Amino acid sequence: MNETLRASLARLDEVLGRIQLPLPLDGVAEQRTLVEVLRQQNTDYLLPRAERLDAPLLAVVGGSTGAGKSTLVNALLGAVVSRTGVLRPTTKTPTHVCHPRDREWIRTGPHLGGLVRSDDDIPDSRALRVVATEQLSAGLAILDAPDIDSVDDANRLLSRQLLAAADLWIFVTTASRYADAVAWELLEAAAARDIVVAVVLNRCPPGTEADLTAHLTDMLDARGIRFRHIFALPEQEDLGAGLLTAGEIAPVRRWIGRLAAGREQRATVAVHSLVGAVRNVEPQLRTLAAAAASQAEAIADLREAASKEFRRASLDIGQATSDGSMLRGEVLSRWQDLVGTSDLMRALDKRIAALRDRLTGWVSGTRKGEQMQVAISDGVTALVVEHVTAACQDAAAAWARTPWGQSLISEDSALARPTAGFEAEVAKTVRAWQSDVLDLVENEGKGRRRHARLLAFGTNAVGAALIMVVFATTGGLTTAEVGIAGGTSVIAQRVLEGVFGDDAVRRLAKEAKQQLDLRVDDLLAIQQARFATRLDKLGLDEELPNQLTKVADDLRDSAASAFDYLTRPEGY
Ligand SMILES: Nc1nc2c(ncn2[C@@H]2O[C@H](COP(=O)(O)OP(=O)(O)OP(=O)(O)O)[C@@H](O)[C@H]2O)c(=O)[nH]1
Ligand SMILES: [Mg+2]
Repeated sequence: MNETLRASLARLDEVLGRIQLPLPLDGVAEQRTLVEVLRQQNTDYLLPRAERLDAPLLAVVGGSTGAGKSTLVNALLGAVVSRTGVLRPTTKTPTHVCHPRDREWIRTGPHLGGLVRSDDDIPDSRALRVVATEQLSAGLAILDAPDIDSVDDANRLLSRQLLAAADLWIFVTTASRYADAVAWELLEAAAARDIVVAVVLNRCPPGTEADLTAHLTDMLDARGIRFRHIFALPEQEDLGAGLLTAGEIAPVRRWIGRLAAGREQRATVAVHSLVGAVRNVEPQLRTLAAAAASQAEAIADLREAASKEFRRASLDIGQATSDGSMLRGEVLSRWQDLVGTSDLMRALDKRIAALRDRLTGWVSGTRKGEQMQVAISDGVTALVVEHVTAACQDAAAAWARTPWGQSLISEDSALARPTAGFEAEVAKTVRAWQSDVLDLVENEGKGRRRHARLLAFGTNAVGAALIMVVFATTGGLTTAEVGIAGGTSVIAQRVLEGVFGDDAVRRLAKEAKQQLDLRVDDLLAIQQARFATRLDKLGLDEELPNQLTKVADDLRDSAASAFDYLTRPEGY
């Protein structure tokens, strides 16, 4: 058997095992079920069959409850091996009937590996009762499945699992039930797999067999179910020992006998069904690849929605700390305290040298400088906290606009506000920045003359002046239109010019502003990361859509190259 196909199926198992469809996007429930169903079919059937084409063929007898599945199996074997009954559903544990020579394989083989083999008829939907009988030819096993339309969930799922693992189907329905929707849902699945199907139309009122067969044929044709045989069995008034009359089921027996006759014939059926199943997996994988891509896209959208809010907060803080809007309230009045406004305003027009002399007199010691620094610290802290709080809220609100984002927010409502202790963290960061600014000022004031001037003003006051210039310096230019703030910043600028000379001011302001921006962005990044971490925790592998597509391509290619020569098994 083809190595490439086996490798692709192994890869399929691995990729299906890693699929994450964490967000409740439209259709996700069906997609998750599809993952399970495909994975199950791969371990139950595709991998074992690709490994051993000569393993016994598995014919699964499926259909609605009470259709007579168990009755048919008993009739084919000429002995009651599977319990039949009036209580619905009767068959709960599937019965796997085989020739004694195949018994060991059925008991220990890898197909349907999740079902525990048992010799007894125990009412357990995870068990597989194995019955060996000489009545069946070697090389063909029949499995009496539970009903497809069961009131019992476990029965229903198990019947589908078994049909998905079959090499051929014997689908039993009755004259009164063959048009039922559930039956057709499954027959369409059979058509999609292009599996060998026999439809047994049981309990036909005697004389109606031909008409019913014709009608059923039309229905099968309309659904593109090509690869099938129909056997209409008349209703028997009295089942005698519980067995259908041998004569009536002879055509079914012959059909099965032909399928099982000879190794080559069995292998042809097995290969045909395997190829059909593999081909059927391919489009389903493409559906899953698209689903995984939608998940990745939805996650990327959520990530972007959150980061947009934090980018905006960063810009807003950046602007508010440079467009003069900080120069009000406590910051402004402390500054005015520090420099003694009215005299200063008048002095502004005079020459810088004269101004410098006067300024030296204005600064009244370090206490006012310190108070000024406190006002700056409080002001910047409040500003950052306000914007980051809004960013958290807005990012959470943006997520809540989709049901899947909403589900993340409701699981993790703390995202909607900054972490506990954030304000203290901001205050600490702002103070650290202020001390950066003081370092900057001290560094700049290293020469003897400059140092003397710096001492005359006080480092805190000069640092505060630099911060005032930062607060009023948009894009490196002091804004003239900020009114009183403009006046304020001009004074501050003169102070700095007085201490450091004209050229240094712009450079120092730029550097101080950059340091503030960096520190603020670090704070923002920590808050934003919580949103990103929440998304990372979903565990979506971004490579998954590509990997699924690759496996789908590989399956298509290996099915095509390995089995191109295939035609239908003769006579079916
Ligand atoms: N009289 C009569 N009874 C039949 C015929 N075929 C099946 N039955 C009865 O119909 C009932 C249901 O048959 P089962 O073979 O148990 O049906 P099943 O499809 O295996 O049902 P579940 O195991 O529940 O899915 C039994 O009591 C059978 O004896 C028939 O041709 N004539
Ligand atoms: Mg039964």
